[in-house]
Amino acid sequence: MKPLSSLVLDDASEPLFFSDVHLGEECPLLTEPFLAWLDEALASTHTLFVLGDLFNAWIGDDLLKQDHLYPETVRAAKAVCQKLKAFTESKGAAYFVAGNRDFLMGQDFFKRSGLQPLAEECLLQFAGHRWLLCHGDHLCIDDQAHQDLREKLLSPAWQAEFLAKSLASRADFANSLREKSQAAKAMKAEEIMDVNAQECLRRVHYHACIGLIHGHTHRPGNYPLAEDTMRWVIPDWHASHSDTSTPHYAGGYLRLTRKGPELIQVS
Ligand SMILES: [Mn+2]
Repeated sequence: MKPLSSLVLDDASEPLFFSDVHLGEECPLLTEPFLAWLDEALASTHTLFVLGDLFNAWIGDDLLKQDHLYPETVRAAKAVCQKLKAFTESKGAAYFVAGNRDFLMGQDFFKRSGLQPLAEECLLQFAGHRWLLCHGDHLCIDDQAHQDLREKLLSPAWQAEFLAKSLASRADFANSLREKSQAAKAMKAEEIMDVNAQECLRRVHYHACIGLIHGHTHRPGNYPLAEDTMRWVIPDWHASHSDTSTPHYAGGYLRLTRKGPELIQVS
């Protein structure tokens, strides 16, 4: 399935966007509350956009054919696929923009989930306006180390070589990459890990859009880029143990209505 770089939705659709759930071994507490939310979300819309980092690490679709590596990721992925497949076969469409964690999601996953892949930057025409959709990490141009790594990991040659390795050695690589990334993050200034506002505006103007919708930065909110041009950041999801037996979790989503975007927090 070739990624789409533009989409037109009818005014009645009120699409729903989420991103940065980071499902998997690092936060198993989040899986159940997220799946419960997903049921509600799918009941409330006909058009769903996943703007990347649904999983904390996705090292290839062949993960789904085994259950000893990344068992929580696999369990969550199977449940997500089942829900999305039922949704896309009965009432709606679901789209996926790759994040910097799950860029190796492939044709098998798309087939199992009914998700349609979108290009790195996708233009959405809705209610008389054009929106630019993306995960967001390609706009963090002040973080040169991240951009260099990104260029390497997104190259078809690197991906073909990586996917030819055993799942176990891919898992080792992903673990060491995550450790390195966490160590590097601790050393970086906060602003460096955010999107570059001039770059955002440049991309929005280039595509003649009214605004930008993205995730990745874990800084939910709406930020003006220029007069009448807004950048909307979708909330990330996280969970932790609380004093009671029920884990505390928080996340959120964005709904695009005819009046414009709305950010909704859930917990
Ligand atoms: Mn990300």
